[in-house]
Amino acid sequence: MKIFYSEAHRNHYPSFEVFDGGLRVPYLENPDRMDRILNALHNVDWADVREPTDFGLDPITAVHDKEYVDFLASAWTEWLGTAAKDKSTLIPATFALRRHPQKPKSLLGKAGYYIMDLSACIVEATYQAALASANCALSAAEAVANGEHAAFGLCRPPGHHAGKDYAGGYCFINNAAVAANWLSSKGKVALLDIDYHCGNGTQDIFYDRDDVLTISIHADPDFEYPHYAGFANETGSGNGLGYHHNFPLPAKTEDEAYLKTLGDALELIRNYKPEYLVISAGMDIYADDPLGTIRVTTDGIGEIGKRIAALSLPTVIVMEGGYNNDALGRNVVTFLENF
Ligand code: SP5
Ligand code: ZN
Repeated sequence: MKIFYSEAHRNHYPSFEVFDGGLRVPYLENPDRMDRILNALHNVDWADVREPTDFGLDPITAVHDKEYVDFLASAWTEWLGTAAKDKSTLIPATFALRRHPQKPKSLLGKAGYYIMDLSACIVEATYQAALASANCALSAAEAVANGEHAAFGLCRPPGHHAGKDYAGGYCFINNAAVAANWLSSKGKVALLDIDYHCGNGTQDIFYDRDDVLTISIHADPDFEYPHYAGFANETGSGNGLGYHHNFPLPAKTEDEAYLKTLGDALELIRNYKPEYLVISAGMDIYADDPLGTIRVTTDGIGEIGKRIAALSLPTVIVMEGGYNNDALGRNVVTFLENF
């Protein structure tokens, strides 16, 4: 399997993030995650790890607002030019409520306008890391468009919380959405998000479109991040009505119940008859994930991969979350080996 990976993520390593209730903790979405996955991939004989191709900004601004991408590009330099006392990490101190906010010009104003939480921390390497991550997903999409049965974008930072004009949840550019949109010019696409968290950014990007079916299986936003999206009654709008599906799950969901829900999602995909499939592959559904409350085992993750692979669709797999670093390599390999 072709696997696209870039070292550009390595220095995107903010010194902290802010958890629920204001707890300042070490950044959980860390570079070690990639090393664990790469180590596991080096122990199998089917992994062909390559550098991504640079696709430029066009496929990115095809799904993200240009002004938002400009913000990502200049935020760090602007941050260094401010009078802030501690410049180790840029996080906003205010948030633009969705009540017709005016577009701000100041850096801190823009941070509040374009960032939805305190875990999409920006440091010097963030923008280049986010671009390289999108290129990994695009390169995997290109490989599949050129005839590979499946390819893997080993993306860091992840992407599925990033919407048209905002970053959040460790995500800056929505890698899976960029890849799915790029593929959509070649045929109908279905995007299935199995990360523990609702793919709110992906939902946002494709909400009014019928040429990309989007489905997310995740912890119920009634109790889990991202709190404001991911409910079952969100089914798309306009042309996209009926082309988005959320499957919110309760805490402590185990393999059997998860696989039953997956079956419902796969049935929707079969009925849609797409030419391509994109998977937002988060491993934070794993039973011992520090952010998760769902209890899918490594065997369960293997079974999920097997059932998705049984669709026999050309498939682009995109790395999202997964924070139990000790189990991450094993879980990713167990998922991928089905393809
Ligand atoms: C890509 C991805 O998986 N992003 C997840 C971002 C979640 N950030 C919110 C963290 C909420 C922390 N809750 C702490 C509970 C610890 N038991
Ligand atoms: Zn997640």
